Amino acid sequence: MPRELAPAELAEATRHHLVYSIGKTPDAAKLSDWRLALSRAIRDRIVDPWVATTRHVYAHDLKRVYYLSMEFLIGRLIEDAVNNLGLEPAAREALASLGVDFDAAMLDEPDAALGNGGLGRLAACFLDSMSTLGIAAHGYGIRYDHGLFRQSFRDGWQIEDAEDWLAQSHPWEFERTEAVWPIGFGGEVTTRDGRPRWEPAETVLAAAYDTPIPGWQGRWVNTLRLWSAKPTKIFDLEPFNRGDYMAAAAPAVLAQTISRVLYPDDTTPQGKELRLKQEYFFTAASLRDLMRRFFSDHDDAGLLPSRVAIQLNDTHPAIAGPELVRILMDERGLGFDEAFAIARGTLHYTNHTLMPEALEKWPAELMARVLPRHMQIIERMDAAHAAEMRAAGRPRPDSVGCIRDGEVRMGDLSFIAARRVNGVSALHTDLMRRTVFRDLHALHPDRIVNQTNGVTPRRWLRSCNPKLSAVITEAAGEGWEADLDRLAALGPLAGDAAFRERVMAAKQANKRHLADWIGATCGLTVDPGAMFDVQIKRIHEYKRQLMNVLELAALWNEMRRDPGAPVPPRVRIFGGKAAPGYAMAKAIIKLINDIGRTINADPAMKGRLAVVYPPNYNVTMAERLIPAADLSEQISTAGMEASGTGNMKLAMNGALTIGTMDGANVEIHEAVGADNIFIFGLDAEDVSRLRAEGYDPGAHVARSGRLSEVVAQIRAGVFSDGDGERHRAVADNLTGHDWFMVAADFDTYWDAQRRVDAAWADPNGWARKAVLNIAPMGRFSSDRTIRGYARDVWQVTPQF
Ligand code: F58
Repeated sequence: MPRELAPAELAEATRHHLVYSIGKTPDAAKLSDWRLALSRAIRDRIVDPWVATTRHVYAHDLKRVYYLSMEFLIGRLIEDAVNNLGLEPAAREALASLGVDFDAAMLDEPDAALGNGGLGRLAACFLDSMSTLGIAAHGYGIRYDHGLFRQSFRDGWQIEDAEDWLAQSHPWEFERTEAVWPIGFGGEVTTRDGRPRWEPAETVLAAAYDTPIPGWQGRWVNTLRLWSAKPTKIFDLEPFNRGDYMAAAAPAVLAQTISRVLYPDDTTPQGKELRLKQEYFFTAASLRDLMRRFFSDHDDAGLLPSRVAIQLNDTHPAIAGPELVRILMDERGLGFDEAFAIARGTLHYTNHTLMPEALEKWPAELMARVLPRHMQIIERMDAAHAAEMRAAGRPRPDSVGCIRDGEVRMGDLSFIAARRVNGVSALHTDLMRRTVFRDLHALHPDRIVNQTNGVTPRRWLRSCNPKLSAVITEAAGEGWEADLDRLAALGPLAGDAAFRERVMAAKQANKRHLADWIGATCGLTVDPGAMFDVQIKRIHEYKRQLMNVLELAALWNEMRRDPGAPVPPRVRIFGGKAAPGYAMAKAIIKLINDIGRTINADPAMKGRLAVVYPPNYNVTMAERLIPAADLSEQISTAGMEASGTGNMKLAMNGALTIGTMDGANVEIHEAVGADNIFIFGLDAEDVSRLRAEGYDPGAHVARSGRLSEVVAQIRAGVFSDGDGERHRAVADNLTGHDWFMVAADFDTYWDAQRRVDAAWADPNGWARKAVLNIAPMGRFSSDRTIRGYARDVWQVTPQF
């Protein structure tokens, strides 16, 4: 733990940085100047433990973990730093003495939105946990100039604008001008001295930017190294001198395109080549970097598996397999068999989806053109795997293979190149074994392991919910932030009225705070006494925001029909972005906004039912919404949500879940007990059975009076100013196709919502359930997850 810092000392350091790092005087400084100065002052506190961690790792030759991820959805770093170093009281007082509002300064930092959703946020939680547990780890990713797009609504339609988190200087990073790697693309493979030699046609530079990641109490500081693409040549002087400035700048522009923007979209074929280049760019730079570190104090490549564990976050860095084999063969002179064996002892792969369309595939032609040497190696790895299986008397079925139907299949490639393959919840791992990876699992029955996801309690409880945290500290004592199983102490207190009251008072205060923010940003007045019912996540058909909004419309119908019905007041809150190319998801957003507008405009709904959809959901907004939520909507089609992590964050903050038996909901149900969660709908087996039998959504719609009524209203333009065409695609899809079985689950979802209403009517019972949701959440700390990876996957021993 770094030395205690007195507020006066921090104020002085902040003032110093304001003048000497930012170049402003206190009288001229804006909020962002103060925030940057404070960040610098805090960063200074992280550097010594960072250096100490690095020395310790070298001195003890600790096995290193490298987490390769296209996405790190880290949000505001000032928050992690202040929180993990325990600096909040000092920073608050220091800024107050300088006449600056601490809370405003904390919110001034733009979110680093270098990720789309759960996968990217998981990587960020893992960084926090790896530092907290003292694991020698690096995160490796891309320093996108522009993170996930900024969302706004125009007439209820999603509009996307480029995000610009680097517009102000980013105070946490260190540019490493010495760590620059040339990364090649295209060209051809020749042979020299009997060895294959790849001669790329095009080269860009990968330049490293390091961000220190302090763990809880700053005991250990790891590094997040992000790569930015730079041209090998700043510009061409010859065209410049001719006055052709565009041509002079072209090489730089092309090179920089590689790290320009985070891909928000997995649905369009455009940009496929650029995405493949992004993947190779950061994977190759990371491997070269870590191999340099490895060879700086080992000379036997055979030691790699015992000194290094590489985790591939989804298939995005799957080219690591062939790249590692290429380095060992072409640059280090090893034979293929040895190189492949080393790769297979070092690499590990996490799968995050069972949806076949989301498993990456590249046209073989594209792969061969952009990465010709890798294509050769992929063919060789695949052939070697097939031969190995034949020799073992277990020949591969035709369904297995890295290259099939003219495509390179990154799921199969990752599987055959990895020592361990893991799913992210018990159900998901089970389904991996039985569905997408069935044949590979039969060939390698020990390779697939489960590591149920988790979330960092430092950000998702301690920092975002100080009020509840104080109540927890009273009950569980200090230190639960790094030992979340201690929440179990709350269980017996569920029966204690005074304790329940304290928990609910914290919730109420958070709700008032959120209600004020909703008033200020959305112009809506909501009653903090109403149930806050939230669904916050990417907009996707399988997540079924559509089912939510259809139930909302049905509820509105019911409330209008029977104005005296004892329906508890609710505020239904949505948050989330749709991929720009995902037309159906964008149509659903528009429908939510249309139905919301209609309900909010109905005077009879005042104080009874309100719909809120603040634009541009991000990590910071999640930190506002989650502590104030009463009900957590986790209503995906069973078998489709690999895990979910928002479900864990919400339960940890005392929200009750309404959900299907999908992803980690299954384990949340097991942890909190059937009485404290609202489970409904088809399970994964029902879904596949129904699909096999031939699912008829029209029949389900017809059978449900409530759903039929809403569909008829949508078709009649009740929510769209009489325009019956506007939502036609959504309605037609629901009645004619409905792959995600909204119609089949609608009535049981409705019933579950009425069970929610009944439970809400008993405030004591609800509070008891809320406490019984928080108490068993130790299991969903990412510390537990990372200990699992350390033990079962990486074979490293945490220092703490
Ligand atoms: C998510 N995947 C899963 N993918 O959907 C979620 O169930 C799970 O909890 C989480 O991973 C962590 O394991 C996810 O977020 C993406 O964002 C894709 C990244 C590549 C582009 C398309 C979206």
